[in-house]
Amino acid sequence: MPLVHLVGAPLDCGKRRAGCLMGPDAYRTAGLARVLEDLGYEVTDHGNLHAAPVEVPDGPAHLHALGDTIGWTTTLQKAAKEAIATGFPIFLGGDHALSLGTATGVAAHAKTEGRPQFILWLDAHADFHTPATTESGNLHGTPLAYLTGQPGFDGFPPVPAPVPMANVCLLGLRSVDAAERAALQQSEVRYHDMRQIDELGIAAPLRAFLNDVAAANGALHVSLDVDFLDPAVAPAVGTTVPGGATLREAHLVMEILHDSGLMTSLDLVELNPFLDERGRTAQVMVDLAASGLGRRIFDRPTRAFT
Ligand code: HAR
Ligand code: MN
Ligand code: MN
Ligand code: MN
Repeated sequence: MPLVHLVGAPLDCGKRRAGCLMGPDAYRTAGLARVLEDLGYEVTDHGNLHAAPVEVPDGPAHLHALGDTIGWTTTLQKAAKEAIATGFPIFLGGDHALSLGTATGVAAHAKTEGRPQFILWLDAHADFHTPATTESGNLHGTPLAYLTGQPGFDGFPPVPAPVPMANVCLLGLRSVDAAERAALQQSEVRYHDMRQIDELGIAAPLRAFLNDVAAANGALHVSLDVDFLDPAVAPAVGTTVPGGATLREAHLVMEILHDSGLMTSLDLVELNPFLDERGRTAQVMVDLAASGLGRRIFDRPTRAFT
């Protein structure tokens, strides 16, 4: 059993609505460490990180909290590189700007091992804007462009090991901006929107992606945005979009991920506890992490029946 590193990243700079800074402590309160220990893991909680101080660059005026976001990216890239060298890191967000640092940090580690990095992005949104294309200026909408090495991220740390577009898979899409849509359609990124999931089920596209990860002996970073889930099951997020994954679809994804043995790191992002109802979204996210790390209803299926 690998050592699990819990890394708290209370960053709230990726968008304007405040509250994600309370995310790491909500996961702790919902019992994340205990649940993983009950599964047999040794868990180390590294507490909460702080953004590295940076001189605020003169970025384009429409970008929100550019300096803070660059500071967090610097901090998290380093923390991710360190954590993944000795175990399985779970990064407790914080909003999705967190992945600017975590995904590029784990990819840097994979490169040192000579393994290709793969990324599974579970999200209603594509998060594929560059600073030049984002209309909102909210940098939580940009990590996939950064980690794949797209230009325009002036002032950010260089991406040590850009992830090839073909190694990225998005599941759960239902809110994609025009510029993202155009860029995705021209790219080799795999994207599965909710309509496709309705038709195919969620397991088929996931398994196809995992087959490729396995064939390449890849490392797999999974980034789970709360809004992947339908807001009826996960209301504690600033950017709710109806028509999301059901609770069982989300658990099935995490269960298949665990069975595959391929997942090497995990982000839990966009939880805004200020918007939660008696902690239920935090609990759902903890339960999903548990499924991803091996919690099962039964250890073996029932005997076959005819
Ligand atoms: N695409 C929109 C924007 O760039 C909304 C992005 C919202 N992103 C998240 N994370 N909530 O997925 O502003
Ligand atoms: Mn390693
Ligand atoms: Mn997101
Ligand atoms: Mn989202």
